[in-house]
Amino acid sequence: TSAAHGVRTHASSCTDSDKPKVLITGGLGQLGVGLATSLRRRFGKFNVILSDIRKPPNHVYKNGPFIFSDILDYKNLRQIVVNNNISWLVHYSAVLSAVGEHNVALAKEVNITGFHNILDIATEHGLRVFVPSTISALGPSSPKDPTPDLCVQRPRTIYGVSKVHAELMGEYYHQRYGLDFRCLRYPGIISADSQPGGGTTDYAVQIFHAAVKSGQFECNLRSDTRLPMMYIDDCIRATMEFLEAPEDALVSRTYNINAMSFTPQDLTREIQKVLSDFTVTYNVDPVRQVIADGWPKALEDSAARQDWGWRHEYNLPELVQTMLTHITLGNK
Ligand code: AKB
Repeated sequence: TSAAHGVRTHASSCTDSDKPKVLITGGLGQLGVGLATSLRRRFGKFNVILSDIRKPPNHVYKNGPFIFSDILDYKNLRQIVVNNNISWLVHYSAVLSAVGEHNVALAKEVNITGFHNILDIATEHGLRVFVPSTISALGPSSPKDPTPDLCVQRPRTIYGVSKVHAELMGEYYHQRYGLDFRCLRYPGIISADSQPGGGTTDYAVQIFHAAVKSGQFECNLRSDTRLPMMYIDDCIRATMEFLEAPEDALVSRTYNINAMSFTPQDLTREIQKVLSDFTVTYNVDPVRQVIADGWPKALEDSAARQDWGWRHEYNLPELVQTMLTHITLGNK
Protein backbone atom coordinates (compact mmCIF):
# COMPACT_ATOMS: atom_id res chain seq x y z
CA THR A 1 0.00 0.00 0.00
CA SER A 2 1.07 3.57 -0.53
CA ALA A 3 1.32 6.17 2.20
CA ALA A 4 0.93 9.13 -0.14
CA HIS A 5 -2.19 11.03 0.91
CA GLY A 6 -3.29 7.91 2.81
CA VAL A 7 -4.13 6.14 -0.44
CA ARG A 8 -5.04 2.49 -0.02
CA THR A 9 -4.17 0.56 -3.12
CA HIS A 10 -5.44 -2.81 -4.25
CA ALA A 11 -3.42 -5.84 -3.22
CA SER A 12 -2.80 -6.99 -6.79
CA SER A 13 0.00 -4.92 -8.26
CA CYS A 14 -0.35 -3.78 -11.88
CA THR A 15 1.97 -5.05 -14.53
CA ASP A 16 3.66 -2.45 -16.72
CA SER A 17 1.23 -2.92 -19.57
CA ASP A 18 -1.78 -2.42 -17.25
CA LYS A 19 -0.46 0.84 -15.97
CA PRO A 20 -2.26 3.93 -17.22
CA LYS A 21 -0.36 6.91 -18.59
CA VAL A 22 -1.94 9.87 -16.88
CA LEU A 23 -2.05 13.52 -17.91
CA ILE A 24 -3.15 16.06 -15.28
CA THR A 25 -4.22 19.48 -16.56
CA GLY A 26 -4.22 22.52 -14.27
CA GLY A 27 -1.50 20.70 -12.37
CA LEU A 28 -0.31 23.70 -10.37
CA GLY A 29 -3.65 24.34 -8.69
CA GLN A 30 -4.56 23.16 -5.20
CA LEU A 31 -4.78 19.44 -6.04
CA GLY A 32 -2.55 18.56 -8.98
CA VAL A 33 0.80 18.03 -7.24
CA GLY A 34 -0.80 15.96 -4.45
CA LEU A 35 -2.68 13.74 -6.89
CA ALA A 36 0.44 13.33 -9.06
CA THR A 37 2.43 12.19 -6.00
CA SER A 38 -0.15 9.51 -5.16
CA LEU A 39 -0.56 8.38 -8.77
CA ARG A 40 3.22 8.17 -9.20
CA ARG A 41 3.60 5.96 -6.12
CA ARG A 42 1.02 3.66 -7.60
CA PHE A 43 1.86 3.70 -11.33
CA GLY A 44 5.46 4.94 -11.49
CA LYS A 45 7.07 8.36 -11.72
CA PHE A 46 7.14 8.54 -15.52
CA ASN A 47 3.57 7.37 -16.04
CA VAL A 48 2.11 10.57 -14.63
CA ILE A 49 2.58 13.88 -16.44
CA LEU A 50 1.71 17.07 -14.67
CA SER A 51 0.89 20.06 -16.89
CA ASP A 52 -0.02 23.72 -16.66
CA ILE A 53 0.59 27.00 -18.49
CA ARG A 54 2.92 28.36 -15.78
CA LYS A 55 6.45 27.47 -14.78
CA PRO A 56 6.45 25.44 -11.55
CA PRO A 57 8.88 25.67 -8.64
CA ASN A 58 12.01 23.49 -9.00
CA HIS A 59 10.85 20.66 -6.75
CA VAL A 60 7.93 19.99 -9.10
CA TYR A 61 10.37 19.32 -11.98
CA LYS A 62 12.42 17.06 -9.73
CA ASN A 63 9.49 14.84 -8.75
CA GLY A 64 8.49 13.77 -12.27
CA PRO A 65 7.55 14.91 -15.78
CA PHE A 66 6.09 18.41 -16.07
CA ILE A 67 5.10 19.94 -19.40
CA PHE A 68 3.36 23.00 -20.84
CA SER A 69 -0.18 22.29 -21.91
CA ASP A 70 -2.88 24.79 -22.77
CA ILE A 71 -6.35 23.26 -22.72
CA LEU A 72 -7.55 26.05 -25.02
CA ASP A 73 -5.11 24.86 -27.70
CA TYR A 74 -6.69 21.74 -29.18
CA LYS A 75 -3.65 20.82 -31.31
CA ASN A 76 -1.26 21.15 -28.39
CA LEU A 77 -3.47 18.92 -26.25
CA ARG A 78 -3.84 16.30 -28.97
CA GLN A 79 -0.09 16.27 -29.57
CA ILE A 80 0.57 15.64 -25.87
CA VAL A 81 -1.96 12.79 -25.73
CA VAL A 82 -0.55 11.15 -28.88
CA ASN A 83 3.16 11.65 -28.14
CA ASN A 84 2.86 10.31 -24.60
CA ASN A 85 0.39 7.50 -25.20
CA ILE A 86 -1.95 9.01 -22.58
CA SER A 87 -4.77 6.73 -21.38
CA TRP A 88 -6.21 8.66 -18.42
CA LEU A 89 -6.85 12.39 -18.33
CA VAL A 90 -7.46 14.21 -15.05
CA HIS A 91 -8.85 17.63 -15.90
CA TYR A 92 -8.11 20.05 -13.05
CA SER A 93 -7.88 23.33 -15.02
CA ALA A 94 -10.68 25.66 -13.93
CA VAL A 95 -11.45 29.24 -12.96
CA LEU A 96 -13.05 29.00 -9.49
CA SER A 97 -16.23 30.57 -8.13
CA ALA A 98 -15.18 34.00 -6.83
CA VAL A 99 -12.69 34.77 -9.61
CA GLY A 100 -15.23 33.58 -12.16
CA GLU A 101 -17.77 36.17 -10.99
CA HIS A 102 -15.14 38.87 -11.54
CA ASN A 103 -14.17 37.57 -14.99
CA VAL A 104 -17.07 35.75 -16.62
CA ALA A 105 -15.47 35.76 -20.08
CA LEU A 106 -12.36 33.98 -18.80
CA ALA A 107 -14.39 31.47 -16.79
CA LYS A 108 -16.53 30.71 -19.84
CA GLU A 109 -13.46 30.22 -22.00
CA VAL A 110 -11.52 27.98 -19.61
CA ASN A 111 -14.40 26.10 -17.98
CA ILE A 112 -16.61 25.56 -21.02
CA THR A 113 -14.54 25.91 -24.21
CA GLY A 114 -11.53 24.25 -22.57
CA PHE A 115 -13.70 21.42 -21.34
CA HIS A 116 -15.08 20.85 -24.86
CA ASN A 117 -11.50 20.30 -26.04
CA ILE A 118 -10.95 17.78 -23.23
CA LEU A 119 -14.15 15.90 -24.12
CA ASP A 120 -13.34 15.73 -27.82
CA ILE A 121 -9.73 14.63 -27.30
CA ALA A 122 -10.79 12.03 -24.72
CA THR A 123 -13.50 10.64 -27.02
CA GLU A 124 -11.24 10.63 -30.07
CA HIS A 125 -8.50 8.71 -28.23
CA GLY A 126 -10.60 6.42 -26.00
CA LEU A 127 -9.34 7.97 -22.74
CA ARG A 128 -10.73 7.61 -19.24
CA VAL A 129 -11.44 11.19 -18.21
CA PHE A 130 -11.91 12.47 -14.66
CA VAL A 131 -13.41 15.93 -14.13
CA PRO A 132 -14.24 17.28 -10.70
CA SER A 133 -17.58 18.91 -10.19
CA THR A 134 -18.21 20.59 -6.84
CA ILE A 135 -20.84 21.92 -4.44
CA SER A 136 -20.90 24.89 -6.84
CA ALA A 137 -23.02 22.83 -9.29
CA LEU A 138 -25.94 23.31 -6.86
CA GLY A 139 -27.85 26.52 -6.25
CA PRO A 140 -30.37 28.26 -4.01
CA SER A 141 -33.28 26.11 -5.26
CA SER A 142 -31.47 22.78 -4.66
CA PRO A 143 -32.24 20.80 -1.50
CA LYS A 144 -29.45 21.77 0.89
CA ASP A 145 -29.10 19.51 3.89
CA PRO A 146 -28.18 17.07 2.56
CA THR A 147 -28.13 17.54 -1.23
CA PRO A 148 -28.86 14.28 -3.10
CA ASP A 149 -26.95 13.19 -6.22
CA LEU A 150 -30.00 13.87 -8.38
CA CYS A 151 -31.93 17.09 -7.73
CA VAL A 152 -32.71 20.57 -9.07
CA GLN A 153 -29.49 22.28 -10.25
CA ARG A 154 -29.82 25.99 -10.92
CA PRO A 155 -26.50 27.49 -9.77
CA ARG A 156 -26.11 31.27 -9.99
CA THR A 157 -22.37 31.49 -10.75
CA ILE A 158 -20.61 30.99 -14.08
CA TYR A 159 -18.38 28.44 -12.33
CA GLY A 160 -21.43 26.50 -11.14
CA VAL A 161 -23.12 26.69 -14.53
CA SER A 162 -19.93 25.38 -16.17
CA LYS A 163 -19.80 22.47 -13.69
CA VAL A 164 -23.42 21.47 -14.43
CA HIS A 165 -22.50 21.71 -18.11
CA ALA A 166 -19.51 19.42 -17.53
CA GLU A 167 -21.61 16.85 -15.63
CA LEU A 168 -24.26 16.80 -18.36
CA MET A 169 -21.89 16.80 -21.33
CA GLY A 170 -19.74 14.06 -19.79
CA GLU A 171 -22.75 11.88 -19.09
CA TYR A 172 -24.10 12.54 -22.58
CA TYR A 173 -20.76 11.58 -24.21
CA HIS A 174 -20.69 8.46 -22.04
CA GLN A 175 -24.10 7.34 -23.17
CA ARG A 176 -23.75 8.49 -26.80
CA TYR A 177 -20.13 7.56 -27.57
CA GLY A 178 -19.13 5.26 -24.71
CA LEU A 179 -16.68 7.79 -23.21
CA ASP A 180 -15.35 6.58 -19.85
CA PHE A 181 -16.33 9.82 -18.09
CA ARG A 182 -15.98 10.01 -14.28
CA CYS A 183 -17.00 12.94 -12.13
CA LEU A 184 -17.05 13.56 -8.38
CA ARG A 185 -18.72 16.53 -6.70
CA TYR A 186 -16.03 17.79 -4.34
CA PRO A 187 -16.78 19.80 -1.18
CA GLY A 188 -14.41 22.69 -0.31
CA ILE A 189 -10.93 21.12 -0.10
CA ILE A 190 -8.51 21.95 2.69
CA SER A 191 -4.77 21.50 2.21
CA ALA A 192 -1.65 22.60 4.11
CA ASP A 193 1.01 22.87 1.44
CA SER A 194 -0.96 24.05 -1.58
CA GLN A 195 -3.19 27.09 -1.85
CA PRO A 196 -6.60 27.30 -3.52
CA GLY A 197 -7.02 30.16 -5.98
CA GLY A 198 -10.08 32.36 -6.04
CA GLY A 199 -12.75 30.18 -4.48
CA THR A 200 -15.44 30.79 -1.87
CA THR A 201 -14.21 28.09 0.52
CA ASP A 202 -10.62 29.48 0.53
CA TYR A 203 -11.08 30.99 4.01
CA ALA A 204 -10.94 27.48 5.47
CA VAL A 205 -7.35 27.10 4.21
CA GLN A 206 -6.17 30.65 4.92
CA ILE A 207 -7.43 30.57 8.52
CA PHE A 208 -4.89 27.87 9.47
CA HIS A 209 -1.91 29.80 8.08
CA ALA A 210 -3.08 32.96 9.86
CA ALA A 211 -3.62 31.08 13.14
CA VAL A 212 -0.05 29.77 13.11
CA LYS A 213 1.60 32.94 11.76
CA SER A 214 -0.12 35.86 13.44
CA GLY A 215 -2.78 34.46 15.77
CA GLN A 216 -5.51 36.48 14.06
CA PHE A 217 -7.65 36.15 10.97
CA GLU A 218 -10.17 38.28 9.07
CA CYS A 219 -12.85 35.98 7.66
CA ASN A 220 -14.70 36.93 4.45
CA LEU A 221 -17.78 34.74 5.16
CA ARG A 222 -20.36 35.19 7.95
CA SER A 223 -19.60 33.24 11.13
CA ASP A 224 -22.64 30.94 10.68
CA THR A 225 -22.00 29.92 7.05
CA ARG A 226 -22.11 26.11 7.07
CA LEU A 227 -20.47 24.41 4.09
CA PRO A 228 -19.31 20.87 3.22
CA MET A 229 -15.52 20.49 3.47
CA MET A 230 -12.92 17.74 3.05
CA TYR A 231 -9.25 17.27 3.90
CA ILE A 232 -7.04 16.89 0.82
CA ASP A 233 -5.91 13.34 1.70
CA ASP A 234 -9.51 12.15 1.63
CA CYS A 235 -10.12 14.01 -1.65
CA ILE A 236 -7.09 12.47 -3.34
CA ARG A 237 -7.85 9.01 -2.07
CA ALA A 238 -11.46 9.34 -3.27
CA THR A 239 -10.21 10.40 -6.69
CA MET A 240 -7.70 7.52 -6.92
CA GLU A 241 -10.25 4.93 -5.80
CA PHE A 242 -12.90 6.28 -8.15
CA LEU A 243 -10.45 6.37 -11.06
CA GLU A 244 -9.58 2.74 -10.41
CA ALA A 245 -13.15 1.52 -9.81
CA PRO A 246 -14.19 -1.12 -12.37
CA GLU A 247 -16.61 0.27 -14.96
CA ASP A 248 -19.33 -2.21 -14.00
CA ALA A 249 -19.32 -0.91 -10.39
CA LEU A 250 -20.33 2.55 -11.56
CA VAL A 251 -24.08 2.83 -11.57
CA SER A 252 -23.72 6.54 -12.24
CA ARG A 253 -21.00 8.77 -13.72
CA THR A 254 -21.36 11.70 -11.29
CA TYR A 255 -21.24 11.09 -7.53
CA ASN A 256 -21.43 13.30 -4.43
CA ILE A 257 -18.67 12.71 -1.88
CA ASN A 258 -19.00 14.12 1.63
CA ALA A 259 -16.83 14.29 4.74
CA MET A 260 -17.62 17.04 7.29
CA SER A 261 -19.55 20.34 7.45
CA PHE A 262 -18.69 23.35 9.59
CA THR A 263 -19.09 27.12 9.94
CA PRO A 264 -16.22 29.63 10.41
CA GLN A 265 -17.30 29.76 14.06
CA ASP A 266 -17.05 25.96 14.51
CA LEU A 267 -13.63 25.98 12.87
CA THR A 268 -12.41 28.86 15.03
CA ARG A 269 -13.49 27.06 18.22
CA GLU A 270 -11.69 23.90 17.17
CA ILE A 271 -8.48 25.83 16.38
CA GLN A 272 -8.77 27.63 19.73
CA LYS A 273 -8.59 24.25 21.49
CA VAL A 274 -4.97 24.15 20.30
CA LEU A 275 -4.17 27.89 20.00
CA SER A 276 -6.22 29.49 22.76
CA ASP A 277 -5.24 33.11 21.91
CA PHE A 278 -6.38 32.85 18.29
CA THR A 279 -8.93 35.53 17.33
CA VAL A 280 -11.15 35.94 14.25
CA THR A 281 -12.88 39.09 12.99
CA TYR A 282 -15.43 39.22 10.20
CA ASN A 283 -15.38 41.40 7.08
CA VAL A 284 -17.90 39.76 4.76
CA ASP A 285 -17.26 39.77 1.01
CA PRO A 286 -20.78 40.15 -0.46
CA VAL A 287 -19.91 38.23 -3.64
CA ARG A 288 -18.59 35.20 -1.73
CA GLN A 289 -21.40 35.33 0.85
CA VAL A 290 -24.15 35.18 -1.78
CA ILE A 291 -22.37 32.27 -3.45
CA ALA A 292 -21.95 30.37 -0.16
CA ASP A 293 -25.57 31.00 0.86
CA GLY A 294 -26.72 29.20 -2.31
CA TRP A 295 -24.53 26.12 -1.76
CA PRO A 296 -25.35 22.85 0.07
CA LYS A 297 -24.67 22.40 3.77
CA ALA A 298 -23.91 18.72 3.25
CA LEU A 299 -23.81 16.29 0.32
CA GLU A 300 -25.69 12.99 0.46
CA ASP A 301 -23.09 10.44 -0.65
CA SER A 302 -24.55 7.00 0.11
CA ALA A 303 -24.34 5.93 -3.57
CA ALA A 304 -20.56 6.55 -3.65
CA ARG A 305 -20.23 4.60 -0.39
CA GLN A 306 -22.28 1.73 -1.76
CA ASP A 307 -21.14 1.51 -5.40
CA TRP A 308 -17.37 1.92 -5.08
CA GLY A 309 -16.67 1.89 -1.34
CA TRP A 310 -16.06 5.57 -0.58
CA ARG A 311 -15.50 6.49 3.06
CA HIS A 312 -13.91 9.57 4.55
CA GLU A 313 -11.33 9.49 7.34
CA TYR A 314 -11.06 13.11 8.50
CA ASN A 315 -13.66 14.90 10.60
CA LEU A 316 -13.18 18.38 12.06
CA PRO A 317 -10.93 17.47 15.06
CA GLU A 318 -8.53 15.38 12.92
CA LEU A 319 -8.53 18.04 10.22
CA VAL A 320 -7.52 20.77 12.67
CA GLN A 321 -4.82 18.67 14.36
CA THR A 322 -3.33 17.62 11.02
CA MET A 323 -3.40 21.09 9.42
CA LEU A 324 -1.83 22.81 12.43
CA THR A 325 0.88 20.16 12.71
CA HIS A 326 1.75 20.37 8.99
CA ILE A 327 1.83 24.15 8.90
CA THR A 328 3.82 24.45 12.13
CA LEU A 329 6.39 21.91 10.93
CA GLY A 330 6.51 23.49 7.46
CA ASN A 331 7.32 26.90 8.97
CA LYS A 332 10.31 25.58 10.95
C1 AKB B 1 -14.72 27.29 -4.65
O1 AKB B 1 -14.89 27.73 -3.51
O2 AKB B 1 -14.97 27.92 -5.68
C2 AKB B 1 -14.23 25.87 -4.80
C3 AKB B 1 -15.36 24.95 -4.92
C4 AKB B 1 -16.15 24.57 -3.75
O3 AKB B 1 -15.64 24.50 -6.00
N1 AKB B 1 -13.40 25.54 -3.68
